[in-house]
Amino acid sequence: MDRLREEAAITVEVDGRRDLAGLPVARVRPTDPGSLPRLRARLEDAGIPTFEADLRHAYRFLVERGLRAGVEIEGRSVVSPDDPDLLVFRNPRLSPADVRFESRTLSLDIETTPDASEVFAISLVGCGVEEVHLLSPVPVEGAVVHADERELLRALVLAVRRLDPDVILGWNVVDFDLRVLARRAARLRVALDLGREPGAPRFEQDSGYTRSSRVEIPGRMVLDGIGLVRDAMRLPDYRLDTVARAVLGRGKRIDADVPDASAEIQRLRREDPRALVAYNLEDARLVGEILAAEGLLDLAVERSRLSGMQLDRVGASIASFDLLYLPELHRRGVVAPNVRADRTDAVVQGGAVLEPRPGLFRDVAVYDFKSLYPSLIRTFQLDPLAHARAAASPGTDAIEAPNGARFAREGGILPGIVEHFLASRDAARSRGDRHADQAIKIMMNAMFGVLGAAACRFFDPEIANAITGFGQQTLSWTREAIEGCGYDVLYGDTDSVFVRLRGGEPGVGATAEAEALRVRVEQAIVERIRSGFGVEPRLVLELEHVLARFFLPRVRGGAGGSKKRYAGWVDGRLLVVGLESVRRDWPAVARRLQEGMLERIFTDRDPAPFVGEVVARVRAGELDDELVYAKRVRKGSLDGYASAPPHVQAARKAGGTRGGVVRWVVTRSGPEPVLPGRPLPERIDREHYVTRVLEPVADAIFAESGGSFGEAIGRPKQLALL
Ligand code: DGT
Ligand code: MG
Ligand code: MG
Repeated sequence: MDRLREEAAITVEVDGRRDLAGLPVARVRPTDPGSLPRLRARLEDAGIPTFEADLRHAYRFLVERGLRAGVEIEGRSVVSPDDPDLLVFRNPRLSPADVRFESRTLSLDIETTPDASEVFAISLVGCGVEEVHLLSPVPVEGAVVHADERELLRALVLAVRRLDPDVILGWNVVDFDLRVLARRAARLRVALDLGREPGAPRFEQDSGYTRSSRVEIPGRMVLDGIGLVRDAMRLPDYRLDTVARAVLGRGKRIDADVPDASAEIQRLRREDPRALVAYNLEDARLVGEILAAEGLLDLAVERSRLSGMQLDRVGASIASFDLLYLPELHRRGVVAPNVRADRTDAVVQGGAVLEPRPGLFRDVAVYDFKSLYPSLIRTFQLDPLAHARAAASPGTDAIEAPNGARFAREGGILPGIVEHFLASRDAARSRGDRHADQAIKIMMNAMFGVLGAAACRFFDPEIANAITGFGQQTLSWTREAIEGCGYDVLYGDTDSVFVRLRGGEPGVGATAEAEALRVRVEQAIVERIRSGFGVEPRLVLELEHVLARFFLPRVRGGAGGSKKRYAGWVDGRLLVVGLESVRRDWPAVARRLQEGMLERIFTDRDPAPFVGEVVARVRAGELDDELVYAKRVRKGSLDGYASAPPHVQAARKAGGTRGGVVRWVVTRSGPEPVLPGRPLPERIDREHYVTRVLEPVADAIFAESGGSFGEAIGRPKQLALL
């Protein structure tokens, strides 16, 4: 230390800060931030451990001032020489502020030659305009035409600066549109100054495991619609056409899955430029409308407000954790370790699964703990600092987790952070915002997840396993409490249980009975935690459904039930979880059969005639459209070995896939690809569907309801010996 003090370019302060273990640390700061990595290496070579030496400067700045998404700026300003609408502050004081704003958004889409070597159309939708800029020697109705590509790019720059959006949107806009624009602009020597001050877009690949790309344009945010939708909704794929159909009920004008979509666009360019203009405009329009319809931009803003991350990085959980946690840690005079390169992700125990009891049941209550892991974090102070404090004073009274990890009773940080999130989630729920509800849930659970991720500086499998250990304990205590009340548990997974109600008490409906049981079980757990751990429990058990009917299938070929797969009848509608009908790669006819059968059984009708009817219709070729399989083809699998699975065979026959998904039917000469806009392949092997798809789906249900597929379709009981 003293040797460092003598160096002119370095300041050393000892101000009472400590590391997590409670040992004092000194703050060593080079005047030139660029020399920090070298300084760190010198110290480590000398055997001196460093802390937070890997925190990026921008984040350190935010952390030290406790800044989040909104800031208050205090200081003298001058009007920018580049733009009279901009104020320039030099070294102002920044402090955190709660800001809500309406963002100006502009959605952008380009059309290019097939190899993206030339941009010939750019559409802009938002900020009150819908405009298309087109490369064309002659005027085209509905477009602003430009004589060469350089002019086109310049027009884009001018338009963006005139419209002045806060947020630029698009579909794959970073990796396609903006990268192509940047490449063409560089080649044609056009300054692609799309920002509020000069500077070309700067592309970055996140180093985290998301590997998502982002781009910096000064003064604006660029958000990719794909990423926003992917985080919020489960869809078979995330092509603009698929998402637009799912959300808006209308697709693109030319689906990119058409094998020759690109050729079609080139043809329009030559033969029907007005149609090209309409097509290009529609793409930009769809993106804006999808995000607006689902409130996904508002959601990103909400997530940014909660985590403090910038809008285009709200999904980066490890960085979010730092941004939330470090300011609180510093407030307590404690510094965090560096991320260590010598570790790999931990194997964290999962939730418990209770052995299922397959069958068909009446009146089943489904309970699930509200925000289980976050609630456990709050209840038991499951937190890196609390963990370190307990380790530093072994003799003191601490909370001991099922895996033996110990936590100080007070001073934890995560419980407070989680509390804030929980309140936000409650608010989202009560205003009926299901995306925000889901997003906040995911953000909270990610805070647990990163504790098992090696790239997190707070990586600590002991804490992660303490959380899941308490989770398992909670599930088993829940079962004991339910059984203690004289009820049967049919199945349970992580934090949910399925309970057979008894009924029989006159005048008490199933829901009232389920609610009464809920109260008793929750109370029993609360008391058990209180007396066992001396803490105030924060667990809430929710009654999720009362199922009039419940079906839990058997594992194929086994005696026990199958996990995370069940169906129920609730409020006159079918609820299906994890059964074939919601598996993506099964043909739609599986779903038709399964749902139809369950619906009949749940409403006390015989499913057999229905099964016979579906089989007859399949054989008659009436349901061919529902025989299509769809599956994602993994990159690289197309050039693998010869005996490939059916989806790979189909993709090979199709000459590849667009968007990574292949659709096919089984014909008498094997799998054949189904191409959009073309008729289905000939000679579909309908018997394949009867015996390989319909029969197993039906028999899984008949096994519990009685009957069999063979009987239902009038197959002779004894097959004649051939
Ligand atoms: P809820 O039931 O909607 O109020 O919220 P949770 O948090 O109880 O979620 P639930 O019941 O789906 O799952 C129970 C626990 O399982 C949850 O607290 C944490 C863990 N878990 C569930 N999904 C995820 C996930 O996507 N990532 C991680 N890291 N943990 C998860
Ligand atoms: Mg839950
Ligand atoms: Mg659950």
